[in-house]
Amino acid sequence: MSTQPHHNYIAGEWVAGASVSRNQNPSDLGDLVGEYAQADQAQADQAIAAARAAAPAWAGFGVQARADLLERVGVELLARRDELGQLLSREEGKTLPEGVGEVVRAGNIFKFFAGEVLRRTGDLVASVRPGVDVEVTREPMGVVGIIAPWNFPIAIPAWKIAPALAYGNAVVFKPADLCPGSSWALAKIIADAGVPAGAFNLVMGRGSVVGEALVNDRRVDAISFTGSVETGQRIAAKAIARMAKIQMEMGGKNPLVVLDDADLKVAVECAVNGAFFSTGQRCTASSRLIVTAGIHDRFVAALTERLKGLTIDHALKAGTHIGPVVDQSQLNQDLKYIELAKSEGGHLAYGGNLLKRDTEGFYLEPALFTQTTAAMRINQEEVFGPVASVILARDYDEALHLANDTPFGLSSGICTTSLKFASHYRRNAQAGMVMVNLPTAGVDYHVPFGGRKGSSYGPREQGRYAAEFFTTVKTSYIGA
Ligand code: UN1
Repeated sequence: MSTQPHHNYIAGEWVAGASVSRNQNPSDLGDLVGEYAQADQAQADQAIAAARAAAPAWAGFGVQARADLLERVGVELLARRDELGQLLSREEGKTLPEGVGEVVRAGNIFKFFAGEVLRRTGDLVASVRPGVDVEVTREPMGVVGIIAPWNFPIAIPAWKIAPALAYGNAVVFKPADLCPGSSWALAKIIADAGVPAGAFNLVMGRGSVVGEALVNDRRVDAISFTGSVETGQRIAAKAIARMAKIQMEMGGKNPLVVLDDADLKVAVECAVNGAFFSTGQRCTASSRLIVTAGIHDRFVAALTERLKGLTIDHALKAGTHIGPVVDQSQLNQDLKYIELAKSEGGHLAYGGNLLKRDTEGFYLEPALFTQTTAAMRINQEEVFGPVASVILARDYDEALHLANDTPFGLSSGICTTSLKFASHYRRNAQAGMVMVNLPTAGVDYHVPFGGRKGSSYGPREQGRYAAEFFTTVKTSYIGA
């Protein structure tokens, strides 16, 4: 893999970038995953021009051929799940089962949207004027710029690219700088599946170059972004200034409420999975564990015990539960928040130490804080690492209040055996997704994904709701 040049894909051609970036394995810093092209502004410009030129023909491409193409991509991803899962885990650091699972998710997403191609419908409405028909249809947006993060380097690109292509848009795709390998492999599969030249373009490179070009260029009709709050806000402001359509998925500070009547085992599994699996590097991670007084001590003891049993090691090693942090700068951020939580008065109940393993990597023990309060920065800001804090709540009402006391609103969980509390929570959690007796992270691929408040902006991703973003509505009036 490392000897093969990984070029950009523009107007149906694989082209070298202006420079290359080195993709490093966070489990083993001596392992170079590969070298990947880095576009300059001129190359980003060529990709946008190619997409613009290809957009009309792609919008008119036959639905059967379009569905078949997406189906081929899905089938290929599923057939190569092990190889691609390995590549993903090698470059990102999530465990191999997590990596393979993500590839399977990407494959299923393409298959889902292959079906959606054939399910495009509209409305025929009676006009208030006699002799007039009104028809409401959906048309492609045109050219869509896709900016994806490193933490799901194949599934998030899939859930943006598949609907973009399914609904007839030409795509310029900028993967994450940090983990371009899985995204490159996805682009190769899409190219080999026979997408027409220019309808799909891959432009790897820096956010400040390629991302900026997409955001500022009037030929890009819509921008779908997943990443940090800071970058998202910057992109949104620029894109709105030129009236581009935007879909932004940003951070989370997701609560998991644990009530006195919860099944302790279920609650501990939800917390471990939601807070620490995938090294806590999910915008859906449960970073605030809000626990009522009657179960607090038992929950903390059981969770700590469970954490002691986890293996933190090389992502590709059998038996690893938690892989490394993705890179040095994310590790610095995690360590900074661990120190901050201590200085704010949080009690480090478990972990938080750097770990040495056979290979040099960014290994960090999961960190659990107790005795924290809602106002602390550790409970207001997204860490994006294996760090979670427990907040003690008097009762359900206070737990619900604390759960909602955040600038974010992506996923919100509760562990309880009470139908009354579960139902009330489902109705009153200020979040785009609610999980009852399930981890806040780990979502299905065929239903809407997204949040409220500072977490998300614009229409939902995934499932049939994806049409809201990737199409624009036309109302036609037809007289006699
Ligand atoms: C999941 O929890 O299954 O960036 C997906 C993220 C989210 C995806 C989470 N957009 O972490």
